[in-house]
Amino acid sequence: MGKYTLPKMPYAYDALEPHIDARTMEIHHTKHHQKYTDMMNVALEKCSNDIQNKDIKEILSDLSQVPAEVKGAINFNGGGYDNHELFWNNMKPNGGGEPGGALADAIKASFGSFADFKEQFSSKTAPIQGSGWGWLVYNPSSSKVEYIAMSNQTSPRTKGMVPLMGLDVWEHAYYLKYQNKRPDYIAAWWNVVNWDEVDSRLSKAK
Ligand code: MN3
Repeated sequence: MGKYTLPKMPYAYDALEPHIDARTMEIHHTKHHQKYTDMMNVALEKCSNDIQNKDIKEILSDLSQVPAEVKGAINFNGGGYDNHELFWNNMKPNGGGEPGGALADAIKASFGSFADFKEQFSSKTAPIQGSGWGWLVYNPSSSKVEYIAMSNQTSPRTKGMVPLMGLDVWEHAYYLKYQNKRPDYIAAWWNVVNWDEVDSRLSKAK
C-alpha cells in the first residue's frame, strides 16, 4: 500500500440528496478520488524519502521540489487527492445558509456582502472552460479571502493560497443528475455548504 489512502467520506453517499445524488457521490469517491490517490502513490515512488515524508500541503505549496518527470503527475493527482478531501468536508447534509463569525466578516470585507460573494462565486465558476474548480481561498500576503478559479486539479496551494472552500465543476461531479446544466448544479450546491468547516479552515489559515 502506498502512503496515501482514500479518505473516508464524512457522511453517506445519499446524504446530500436531492442536491447531489447518491450515485454521483459514490462514483466520484470510489472511482475518481481513488484514482487520484493511487496515481499520487505511483508518482511518489519516484520521489526522495524526504518528499515522500512531507505533508501533501507542503508538497503542493512548492512543486519545484519534486523531480521534473513527476511534477505534472503530482500537480494533477496530488491536487486531485487534496481537493476532493477538502470538497467532501466543505459539504454536509442540511448545510447551506450563511456563514457567521470571522468568516462572515472576511467575506463582507472582500466582496461587500454575502449575497455579492455568492453571486460572484457562482458567476465566475459556472463558465470555467473544460474541467476545474472554483475556490474561496485565504491569501496570506494580503490577509484577505479571495475567489480563484483553477483548471483541472491544480491546487490553489500552488499559488501560495490556502483553500477554504472548493466547488468541483468537472462534469463527473454533476453530469448524471444535471447533464449540461452546470449553473443548476451550482445553485443547488449552496444548500450543502458546510460553513462551520470553512470558518474553521480560515481560523487555521490565519
Ligand atoms: Mn472531482
